[in-house]
Amino acid sequence: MTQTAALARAALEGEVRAGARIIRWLDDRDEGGVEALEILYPKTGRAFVIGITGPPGAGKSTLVSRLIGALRKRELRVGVLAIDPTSPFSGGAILGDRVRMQEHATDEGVFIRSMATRGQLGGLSRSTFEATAVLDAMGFDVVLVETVGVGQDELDVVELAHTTVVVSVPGLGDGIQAMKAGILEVADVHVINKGDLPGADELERQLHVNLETSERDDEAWKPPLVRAVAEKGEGVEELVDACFAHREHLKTSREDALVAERRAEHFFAAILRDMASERLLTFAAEDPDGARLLEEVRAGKRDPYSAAKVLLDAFETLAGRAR
Ligand SMILES: Nc1nc2c(ncn2[C@@H]2O[C@H](COP(=O)(O)OP(=O)(O)OP(=O)(O)O)[C@@H](O)[C@H]2O)c(=O)[nH]1
Ligand SMILES: [Mg+2]
Repeated sequence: MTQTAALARAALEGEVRAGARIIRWLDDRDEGGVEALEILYPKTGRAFVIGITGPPGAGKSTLVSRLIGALRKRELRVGVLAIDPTSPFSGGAILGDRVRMQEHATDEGVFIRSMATRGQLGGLSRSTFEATAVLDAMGFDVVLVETVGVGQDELDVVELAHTTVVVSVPGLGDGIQAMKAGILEVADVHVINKGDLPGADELERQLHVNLETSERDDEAWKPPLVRAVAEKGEGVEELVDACFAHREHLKTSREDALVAERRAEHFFAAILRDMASERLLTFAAEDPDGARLLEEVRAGKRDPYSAAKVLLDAFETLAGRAR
């Protein structure tokens, strides 16, 4: 057995250090990571992936830390992926998260990892899908993915999660008007956190109105609204119950098959995007015509659109000949 295969087997047995190593390799684009994931991937599909999103400072990490506690009490093993913000102003959040989640650091049934998004254009980073798959194969029952509520990621987490939790908070100005367009619609479960602050009642009222006026089929899932004070652990059990109720709904309505298809497709697209651009750039650098094109773009003598088209055509012709 190769070293990588041995590591993959250890991860399958739930060995946390082996899993951590594989995730690090994947993050570093080390070949071993892909090799290990090829072994692990067939064992995925059991974990319940919950995405948690909302505006910066809404209390997502505080909530996640409480969720870990509640899920552990139900004897479930919990993986947590906190997507690091790439924007510098929220850099402090990373340290904050670590401190906040420290209480679970010595628990073997908990795995916490920060992921870099690396400012990738469009789509959650491939690394996040990969890390989720590794945790899934390792036998973690629930994987919580916290995404910072800035940029595109907060909407993309929907593609990764079975259940998306959207956290709202009072005090952001004009109630739900202050929420980013589109974010309320992606919620399977709503949380109003900081229920202890003034404005929480008004926000709850507005959200209720919003939910009641949105059109849904009779059969469709109606996103429940949970009021929480994460700091005090209030509303956390209700939130866990709401997430599992949504999971149950997916099963009974047979939507779970569609969700599985959607997740697989997005994972595939993320990998393909990554591999294709890597290959194309290598091709461009090594091919004399490609190098000339690149030089022309650099010098401002050619527009990037026509250059990209020329390059893709050349690549296709070459690929056709190789077949
Ligand atoms: N009053 C009040 N404050 C809270 C509550 N929950 C969290 N906070 C505070 O809100 C601040 C932000 O909490 P975090 O858990 O870091 O929020 P976050 O959404 O993870 O923040 P980012 O990851 O930076 O977007 C902290 O100072 C928390 O102590 C709550 O229920 N009530
Ligand atoms: Mg956070």
